[in-house]
Amino acid sequence: MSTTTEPGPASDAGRPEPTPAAFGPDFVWGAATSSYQIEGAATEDGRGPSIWDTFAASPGKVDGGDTGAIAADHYHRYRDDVALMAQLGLGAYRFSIAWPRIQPLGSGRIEQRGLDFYRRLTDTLLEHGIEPWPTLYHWDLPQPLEDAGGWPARDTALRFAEYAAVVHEALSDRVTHWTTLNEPWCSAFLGYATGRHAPGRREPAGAVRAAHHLLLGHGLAAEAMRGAQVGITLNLTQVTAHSTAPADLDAARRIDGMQNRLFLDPLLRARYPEDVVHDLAATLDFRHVQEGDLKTIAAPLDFLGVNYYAPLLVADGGGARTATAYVGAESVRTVDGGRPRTSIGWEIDEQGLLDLLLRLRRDYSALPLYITENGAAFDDEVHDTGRVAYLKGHVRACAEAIGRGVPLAGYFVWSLLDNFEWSYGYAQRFGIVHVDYATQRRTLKDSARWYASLIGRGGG
Ligand code: IFM
Repeated sequence: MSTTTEPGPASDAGRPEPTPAAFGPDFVWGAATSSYQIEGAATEDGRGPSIWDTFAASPGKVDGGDTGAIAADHYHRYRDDVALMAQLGLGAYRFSIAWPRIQPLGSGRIEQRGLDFYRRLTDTLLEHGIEPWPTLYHWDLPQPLEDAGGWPARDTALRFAEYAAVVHEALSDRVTHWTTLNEPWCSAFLGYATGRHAPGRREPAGAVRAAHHLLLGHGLAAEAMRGAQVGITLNLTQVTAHSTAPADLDAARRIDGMQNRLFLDPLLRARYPEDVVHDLAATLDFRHVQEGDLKTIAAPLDFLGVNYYAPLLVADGGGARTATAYVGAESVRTVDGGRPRTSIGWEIDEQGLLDLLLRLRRDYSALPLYITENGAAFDDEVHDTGRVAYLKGHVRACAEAIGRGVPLAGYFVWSLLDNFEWSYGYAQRFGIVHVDYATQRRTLKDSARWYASLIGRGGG
């Protein structure tokens, strides 16, 4: 897809603060990170290579040649980072577990030192009264599993369930809420169709198979963690057609199909959306979907995690009109909605979050929802007015959603710390805490202070 505008300023002048009371005393206020983006210590304590180590080491894949080898050095500084979280008054911390720390080969041998790290981290969180919210997979697939075929291969789903059982066994006495996958759309389509993310393959049909095997991995992992409260996190967006012209409406349908319904429908309705299967038929049959898979995928969830950043306004791009063309970015054009943008170029529109939450409640289920990521990249170092405005607006949208009957139970800001922003490297900063990468010094930004005061005023 193409975008048509430049980043612009964000303003929140004169707009009201969200009211903490709208959320109730049990609402979970947290912050989120992920393993490869903050941990560093890439070769320590027996950790094996992941697809992101390989990808980042390949010239031209990540801006500035950045890698996650050191990142925010959280592996060594987790105690200080947890103390910061306590200072902010966080009720929960969403982090991810690095599969290559637990199973360096992706299966079989278990690395005790990896499990011990997450035991220490969860213990430290609990000592500070912060609930640990681990995600089992946030994109750092062990390289040996990619060498064996990666997510397009069914076996990866089986290996994921094996790994989930190991981690669950080790941490189930400390962890209540488990998330299987973060944003399987990104793993499948950025990893295997556009090649913008690791492992950098460009195989649209393989990407659709990867999406299925990620979902299957989720279902098998949930089975393997029987008795746990299990959810999954999807990156969902509100898609609107630029005009009522049939071609534009169809572009919106295709994007909604590939980005939202391809994941929501199997999970919550035990079927793939017929229109998407039809769109894909020219490129791919669904023979990789075996009997019983959809039942496994649709096993009841305890909660759904929603990552929201920006809405999408789309128009027909004039190319081949198949959904796989979108994953190769030919058939749909994004249109400038005329709103300010963050430094990464994403439009700021909290109405999109409200509309998305209302749609989930209306079309899908009454499951408890958690915003497991929401936040903004801005260049400002510490006085990050743009980020404060962004967060205020989106938290207000959450309050309105709750007032309109959406069962929203928590909000995790992305991100606690500035970190490795995937193919953008360290150039894009999403943290509410600034990280000076040369010294690893942490400094609270204005957004962290604002968030702490929201929580302190009774929001949590
Ligand atoms: O940094 C990422 C995160 O890893 C997944 N969700 C979106 C964030 C911002 O791009």
